Amino acid sequence: MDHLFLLDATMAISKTDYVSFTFFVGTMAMMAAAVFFFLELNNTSKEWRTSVLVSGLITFIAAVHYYYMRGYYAETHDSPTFFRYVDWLLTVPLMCVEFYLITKKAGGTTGLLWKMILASVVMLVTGYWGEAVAPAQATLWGTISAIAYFYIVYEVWMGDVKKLATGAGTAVASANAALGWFVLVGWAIYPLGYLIGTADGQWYASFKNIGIDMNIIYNIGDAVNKIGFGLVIYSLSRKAA
Ligand SMILES: *C/C=C(C)/C=C/C=C(C)/C=C/C1=C(C)CCCC1(C)C
Repeated sequence: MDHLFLLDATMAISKTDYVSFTFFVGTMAMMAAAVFFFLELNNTSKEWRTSVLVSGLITFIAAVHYYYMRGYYAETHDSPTFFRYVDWLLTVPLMCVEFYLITKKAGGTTGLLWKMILASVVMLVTGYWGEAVAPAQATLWGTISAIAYFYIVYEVWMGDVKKLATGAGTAVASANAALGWFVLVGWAIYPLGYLIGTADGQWYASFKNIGIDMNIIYNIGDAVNKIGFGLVIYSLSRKAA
């Protein structure tokens, strides 16, 4: 198994292996998005360059993790839980940085940024714990994770992020509203995957009957959220000079 983490490009994906398929497409989509954001940097005004750069970093980091996750899954048909959470632990705080960057002009502070990052780390570490370390207590850890998640939703929809974005002009306010929908609806895809993936022996055991693999749900969530988030930032960079 010494080649476990190397991509074997010739490995075939069976026609009904939808998990492998979404890992493969996810890798390509993240790569394409990263190349797009990086190449567009040249045509981006100075003011928005860092924001678009961060969009590129988010999708680039995801592309590298998807490359590994695809290979890991192809070889083991196990969930690449560790790579998954390392990816999220790097990319979700960067999404918090995006909120900071777009509200900075209106007074966004690093104090607020750190609160958001702390909440995202709590959300992800407790989620990892419930999925990989103590799945018998998945309900407890998932609940703590969800509280941290709702704190982020609160900040973006009603808290300081929302107030600052409103004060930063209509373009930023509407970008913040669009990102808010990603956080509220797009990010809610993940707890669904968690409920399916940790259902064994829990009160929500029937979630297993949904019959969609947790990885498919996470992969769809990542494509929607990482690329979608990046495109909202990109379009803001074109609207607000
Ligand atoms: C690019 C990756 C993103 C945007 C990942 C977001 C992940 C979440 C919002 C995960 C949330 C979870 C809960 C709210 C409860 C159950 C455990 C998690 C970690 C799946």
